[in-house]
Amino acid sequence: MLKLYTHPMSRGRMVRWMLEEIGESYETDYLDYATTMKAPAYLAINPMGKVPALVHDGRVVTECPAILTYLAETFPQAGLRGDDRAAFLRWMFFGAGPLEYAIVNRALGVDVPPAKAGFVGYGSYERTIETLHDALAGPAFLAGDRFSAVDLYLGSQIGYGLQFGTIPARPAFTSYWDRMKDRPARLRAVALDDAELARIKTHG
Ligand SMILES: N[C@@H](CCC(=O)N[C@@H](CS)C(=O)NCC(=O)O)C(=O)O
Repeated sequence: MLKLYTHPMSRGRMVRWMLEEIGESYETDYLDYATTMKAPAYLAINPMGKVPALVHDGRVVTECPAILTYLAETFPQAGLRGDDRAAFLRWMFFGAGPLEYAIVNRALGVDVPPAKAGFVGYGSYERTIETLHDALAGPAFLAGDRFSAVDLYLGSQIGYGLQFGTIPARPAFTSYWDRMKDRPARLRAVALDDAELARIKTHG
């Protein structure tokens, strides 16, 4: 039994894409940012009061990269664990830490003073982006020659970054995102979340 707690305008889109890739049946509980996401029933699942969260047979997993890794490992038949496990873990954690916070701080207009770069986990936005850029010059995907959950995670970050201008539209980034953005599982996930978004806009 798999249940996704999410909102259609959230990082939960990544988890829904992953669930569609896995192909197992799952339930969705859409939460409202102001009310159900902060209610005791949900805070018992994720005390952060944030989405996404996944409950699998009574066990809770939160944090997108943890959920994606958990699903890839729990359903290995989907072939999304990454052929190169070292690369898989390396880039999954790079995405969760340095990349996410380089992008978030860029969006917030927060710059790391150069003198403090050694203290901040991502050093600088520029160094983080260069590192990601160079990583994409290797095999077709981050953990080998086929798509895996780490591509879904970093690809999603790149896709959103390109859309919102927080990642530069360099060919390595646009071609990487182009390699995965039309996967049938992603298109199904987008359609499901977009339908919920439309429903919220109409009915509140
Ligand atoms: N580190 C978390 C971030 C989760 C997160 O910040 N979710 C946002 C939506 S994308 C949220 O639920 N915000 C609601 C709030 O904080 O009130 C993850 O990777 O899953």
